[in-house]
Amino acid sequence: MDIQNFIKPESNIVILTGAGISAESGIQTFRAADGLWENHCVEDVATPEAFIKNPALVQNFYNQRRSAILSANVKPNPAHYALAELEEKWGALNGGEALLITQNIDNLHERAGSRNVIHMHGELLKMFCTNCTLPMQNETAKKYDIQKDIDEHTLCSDCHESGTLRPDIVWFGEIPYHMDVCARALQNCDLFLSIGTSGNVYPAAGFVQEAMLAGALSAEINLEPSANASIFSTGFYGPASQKVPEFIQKLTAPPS
Ligand code: BV8
Repeated sequence: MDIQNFIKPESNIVILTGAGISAESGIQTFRAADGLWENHCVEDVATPEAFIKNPALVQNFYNQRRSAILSANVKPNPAHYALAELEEKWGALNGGEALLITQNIDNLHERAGSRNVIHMHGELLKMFCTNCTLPMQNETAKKYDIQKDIDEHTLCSDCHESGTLRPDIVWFGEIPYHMDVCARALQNCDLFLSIGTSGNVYPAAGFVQEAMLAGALSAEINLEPSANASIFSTGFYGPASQKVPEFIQKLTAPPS
């Protein structure tokens, strides 16, 4: 199916990205053979309970990932740039909107030029204070930029307590951010494009059904078929750095 042929004027596109789009930039994915979850148990490092039980272990897990994404050899790849170009051009080309939602906590979409990135699972380069924040109010907490390690000595600049700061990450069991924005976009989208995600984590993995129930066409671009590949209208398989620019080039080419 040449999905590009089904796109009419004023079509809204929702793009969901996962760890796979950053793999070729040198950032580990989660569920690959050498993935993050191979060396760590989710329950030990990516839940609020884990943070209460062993804050040093959790901080260390995120400190390592934060310094990894800040290292000189981690840069956006052609897939990130292609999505930034789509965001910039789609309105003038088609009259529709292109909204980027990411499960990723790195800043590669922004570094590639994307200006409106919905980080539904939070951002590794931000933190908030658990002493200043009401319980379960992570999304509305005051956020601070952070590029260095957080540990039990890191002081909150507001309450001046130490040991109360945590990475601004949505852990398992916590409510993803911007779910209202995501729901509205999925209700009004004509094309849902999923890139570099295994389709294992909800509610993100359910977005394709939400979009299709609202009448959208859908495509996944992934190294291999994801857990929910059979739901998509079509799929394009191979490295994102090749397949995403190819797809965006066809989508934005003048009608033949
Ligand atoms: C919640 C931050 C309640 C941490 C992450 C049904 C409905 C709702 C919830 C659930 C449900 N069933 C189960 C749940 C609970 C749970 C869940 O989904 N568990 C799973 C494991 C079964 N969900 C939650 O707890 C969520 N919260 O449900 O709250 C609620 C919900 C809605 C409304 C009200 C209340 C919170 C989930 C968020 C958890 N936090 N991240 C951190 O990063 O450390 S999730 C984590 O997984 C990352 O964010 C990651 O992005 C995400 C998904 O993983 P992927 O991105 O897909 O990465 P993965 O490695 O799996 O796959 C990479 C893919 O890329 C592969 O397919 C590979 O082939 C491909 N690839 C590799 N290289 C390339 C490539 N593709 C192209 N090119 C390449 N070069």
